[in-house]
Amino acid sequence: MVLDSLSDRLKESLKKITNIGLVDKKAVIELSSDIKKALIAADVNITLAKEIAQKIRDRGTNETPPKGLTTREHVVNIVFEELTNFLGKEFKEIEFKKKPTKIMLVGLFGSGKTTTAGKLGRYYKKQGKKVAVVQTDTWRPAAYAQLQQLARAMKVDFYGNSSAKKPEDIIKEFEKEFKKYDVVIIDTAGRDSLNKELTDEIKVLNKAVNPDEALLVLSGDIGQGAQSQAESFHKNVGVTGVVITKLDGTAKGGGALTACATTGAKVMFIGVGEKMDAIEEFKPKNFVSRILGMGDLETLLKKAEGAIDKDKAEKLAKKVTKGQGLSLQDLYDQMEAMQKMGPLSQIMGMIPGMGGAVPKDALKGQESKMKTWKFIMQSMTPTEKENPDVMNASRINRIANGSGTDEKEVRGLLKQYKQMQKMMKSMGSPQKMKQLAKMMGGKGGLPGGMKLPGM
Ligand SMILES: Nc1nc2c(ncn2[C@@H]2O[C@H](COP(=O)(O)OP(=O)(O)OP(=O)(O)O)[C@@H](O)[C@H]2O)c(=O)[nH]1
Ligand SMILES: [Mg+2]
Repeated sequence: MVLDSLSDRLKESLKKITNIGLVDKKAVIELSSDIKKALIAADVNITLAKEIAQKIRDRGTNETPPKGLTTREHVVNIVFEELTNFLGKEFKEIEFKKKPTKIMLVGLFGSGKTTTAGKLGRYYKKQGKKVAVVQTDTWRPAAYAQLQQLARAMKVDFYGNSSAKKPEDIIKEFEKEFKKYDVVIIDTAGRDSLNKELTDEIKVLNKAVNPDEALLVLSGDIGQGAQSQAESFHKNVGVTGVVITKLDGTAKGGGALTACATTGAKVMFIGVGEKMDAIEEFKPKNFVSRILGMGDLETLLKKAEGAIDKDKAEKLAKKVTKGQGLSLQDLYDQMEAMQKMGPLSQIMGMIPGMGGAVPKDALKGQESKMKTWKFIMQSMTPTEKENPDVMNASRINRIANGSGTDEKEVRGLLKQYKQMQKMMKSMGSPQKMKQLAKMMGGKGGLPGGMKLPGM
């Protein structure tokens, strides 16, 4: 998950407060000090970390909990609110008032502009928009092919001219075409630093493109350094928002995120991996709730939407509510959709109450099991998958051989499947559904029975 170590430390501090008998002044002071240390370790500026801790401490020791909230819940809410405040509080969404809405990506060398152009292309196409990406990087020879390939893979239109000398000429060449699109994403060249050359080039390009959004792409691994970059880009070229990339691979992400917030630049997206689906809208509330282990259902559902085939999902839902049970093919489709959503550990972190609930090793084991099951199911015939009752010893032997597994593993899968089948069937009755809901309400939910503000 993003900011794993910060998240672990924050969760650890919160756990202390949810486990002790009495949440008194001393406990709040200790909590605020823990949080300060965790933030500093994530490269948050020291003064800022102190300020956050101070607020938590003051509010936690002085405020009386509102009616209906225990002191414990109130303190947890304060932590949630104060961290959210420092990350920019509200989420700013790109508005699509104009056709085309032009999004230009700027930033230093290697910050992730081209990758982000591809990711955003995919992201908006998934929303049903007509998308084009444009390469204006005339500096790096490989830039043209890089974005062209990404566009091809994402099935979005690509514009560029590998022999053009000036970026603005490329814009002029294709300007007429842009009208066909809902969104045009413009990639630009990077440089080692924001020097006069780059500033001038961006200014000229800015004029030629007249973007609706100029997004500064920053690499999360620069940590606090994000502040001076955000400031100088803003002063010199004017940016409307920030994309922070590579948050998956750095412990300094906290620094980059909070630094941007202090400059007033809104973080709009975060990049969380090299793959094209590894981009998320940055919603401070959801983000904080996730790193605190409270889950982020909204982002999870969005991911699910992207990963799950709608028709299949509807069919599945019908089967479940009718108590029909699922075929092995359904199980296979489910697993495939889950894998598309990302590693299990990441998914678990988004489910309220599940963050940290299942040990990472167990998840890894489950993941490799799912892989084996996929191989096994790939070796089954359609009949076997739709109607596993036909399974017999010789079929099992054939499947084990075909999938490079052994009979025990095949039988294991069939057993699991039968158990699931039983559970699904029993869930079909309204009474059982109610029972299940009750069970989830009692045992599931947020850790320590916390409530989440605004959710
Ligand atoms: N892990 C990870 N890698 C990323 C992410 N975003 C980009 N990268 C990687 O960072 C490297 C640079 O990305 P590019 O998109 O080429 O960066 P750029 O800003 O276009 O670079 P220039 O055009 O040379 O200035 C590539 O290897 C990307 O795969 C991210 O969110 N996570
Ligand atoms: Mg590039």
